[in-house]
Amino acid sequence: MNNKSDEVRADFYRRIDQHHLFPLWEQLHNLVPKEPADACIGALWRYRELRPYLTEAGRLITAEEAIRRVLVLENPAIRGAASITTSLYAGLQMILPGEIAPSHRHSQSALRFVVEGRGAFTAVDGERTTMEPGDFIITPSWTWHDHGNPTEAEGGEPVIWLDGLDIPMVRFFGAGFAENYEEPVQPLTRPEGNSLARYGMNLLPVRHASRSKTSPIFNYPYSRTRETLDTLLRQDQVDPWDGVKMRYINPQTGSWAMPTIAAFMQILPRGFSGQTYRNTDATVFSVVQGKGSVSIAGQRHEFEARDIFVVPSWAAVSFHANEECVLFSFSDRPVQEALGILRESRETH
Ligand code: 1HN
Repeated sequence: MNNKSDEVRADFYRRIDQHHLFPLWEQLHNLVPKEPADACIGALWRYRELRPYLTEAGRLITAEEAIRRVLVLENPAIRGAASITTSLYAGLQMILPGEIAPSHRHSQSALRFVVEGRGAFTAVDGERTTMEPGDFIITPSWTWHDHGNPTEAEGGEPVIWLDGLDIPMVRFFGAGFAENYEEPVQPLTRPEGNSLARYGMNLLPVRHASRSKTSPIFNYPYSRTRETLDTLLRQDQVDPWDGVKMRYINPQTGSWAMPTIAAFMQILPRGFSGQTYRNTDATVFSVVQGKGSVSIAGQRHEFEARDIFVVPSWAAVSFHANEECVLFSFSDRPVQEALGILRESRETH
């Protein structure tokens, strides 16, 4: 059957290589693996270890000079790509009292999850919102946004949040644009709380007809998210894989808050020992509260409040909660769903 010698084939490969060609039959199994072979690995960042570097960055550069003072969390298996998963970016951003991060906009969608400190604000499309720990804040694609923090005299304190952006995804599609606003701070056109009153109370203005891809709510306050989780933890059955897990939605459509990034919040009761699952959407977690551990592809990582960890695509994952734990997470699930390629598997034993 095999009547061509290895040397004859090797010579053929060398000759076609000069024309930027290669034989599919040597690579087919890698290009279309039997199951996902994510380039990313599971990893955990201890906030206790990172926090001093943020303080140091605060002495090194101002928010205004940096534009955004961020330490980027890179997946250890794909260093240099500014990616925590193959499709998503994550970073820890700090803004000190009296600082501003100047206004700009870009095609990339962003989420902020407030990790430490309160009272800083972010402005999106003419409205400000004040940041509290645990708040989930979104910056839709191509909306002007800037951040600021009251001075120390006004009661300002360092505020740190986790940024999640679809940078690798937009780069993949070659669809990224960006521009700076002509002033450092954009003008405000609506009072604080306006979007939440209009769209965040299970009501919509009577003639509201828009079904935009991004939620018109841009701050989902932690106080309300937490109250929901606490109520459901008391009243509902706890899911053996997820505990009580909710997703953030766009109230106009019932779909995800953003078209490219899904976000979730879950609570695990004290002593919870979860079953194992796998999802094709690699997921970034931020620990809001509690001590516990996560097993990712057979490796156990202990976590505590403010730690960040990443679960690669199709890695077996399960949680254990030593104390009541609250976990925020985000992934590229909306895109995988839209493309019809999302897969989930829940193991039972
Ligand atoms: C950005 O605009 C922010 O607005 C944070 O806070 C991180 C990373 C890359 C590109 C733009 C922000 C970013 C970013």
